[in-house]
Amino acid sequence: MVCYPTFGGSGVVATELGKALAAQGHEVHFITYSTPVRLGSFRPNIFYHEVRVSDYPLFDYPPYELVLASKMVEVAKDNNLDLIHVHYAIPHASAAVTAQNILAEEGIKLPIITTLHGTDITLLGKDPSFEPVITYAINSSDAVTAVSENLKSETNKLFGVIQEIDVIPNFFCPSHYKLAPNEEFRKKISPEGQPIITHISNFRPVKRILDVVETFFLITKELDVRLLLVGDGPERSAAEMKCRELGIDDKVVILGKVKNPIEPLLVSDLFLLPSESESFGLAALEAMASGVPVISSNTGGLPELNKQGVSGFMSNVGDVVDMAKNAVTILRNPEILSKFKASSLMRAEEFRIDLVLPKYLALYKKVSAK
Ligand code: GMT
Repeated sequence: MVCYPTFGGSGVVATELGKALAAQGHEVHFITYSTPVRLGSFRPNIFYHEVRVSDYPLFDYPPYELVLASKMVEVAKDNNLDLIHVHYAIPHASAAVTAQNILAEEGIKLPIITTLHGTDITLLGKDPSFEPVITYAINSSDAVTAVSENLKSETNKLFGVIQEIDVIPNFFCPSHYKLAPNEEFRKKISPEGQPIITHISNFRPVKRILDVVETFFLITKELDVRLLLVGDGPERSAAEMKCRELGIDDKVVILGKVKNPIEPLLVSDLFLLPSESESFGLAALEAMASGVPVISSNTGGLPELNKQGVSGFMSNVGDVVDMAKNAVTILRNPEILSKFKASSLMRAEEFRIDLVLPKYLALYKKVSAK
């Protein structure tokens, strides 16, 4: 597994997939620049190989992709790898192609599976300076997956892809949710039992954090509610400033980055995800799996996850008035809220890991037999 080790969704999917494979007895080697955040403590069959970037003074831009490719070659040879699964096109897929070519020179076959996650296609892919490399890396992979039908069609639109792309959605691991909600934590955020509205992300512009704040502000005009913000990133300060400007900062708690987002989700009543673009929306799935309905935009792959009027509601990007109206519809009446909570859980069930893992295993078998 080659992935980003940070809090982003692609790293989470890669890590949970690797952990699930290892639990079935497969040997899984993670190759990345620091321990993946969701890896946890020691587990049998899991190994981690750190990619170290050279700090040679000549390098204004240390060549991560090259050391990554070299590390893939080393790990493949030392451990007799059957295949390499890279998550996020840049630079993982192109580095894997380099590693594959080097190994081929020595008569070693290393099939590559590339999983496209979203911003590698929808944001970076639109940058012409990356386009030829991404197209080449996708077409050179032995198999390519995308996390939604929408991402598959965006990829086909933006790149000269000759590969068939398999859609394998994000998933959740039910065992992670068998936690009792932390009542002390809930009380701290909502001392009088006010409904808790949560947003979790990396606070990048694509997440439209200010829409989260504005939607919440409109909801406060109708209901006594609290906002819980989890994560950190470039838009955090702007969000804090907006809360002060709107005079709602006493109703908002910002936790920053947390290792296990399930803990805050288990005390939440509603999840907000007003993203500009979202190839799947893993955070929304994790909310639903915690029994939390979702108010989201209707962009990208979100309509493939969030069922209108069932697991929550969707609105056009930027339509904070509609999002607030929908949130009030769900939160105003405890019976309606319970109904949405139950149907969010049921919708999430369709994305359980035991339903999704066989799809990856089938693909691994297919590329290994080629
Ligand atoms: O947007 C993020 O939170 C990070 C990003 C990533 O690649 O790490 O997430 C993308 O991949 C996730 C896992 O497949 C998807 O669930 C997210 O929708 C996708 N983010 C975007 O498309 C903006």
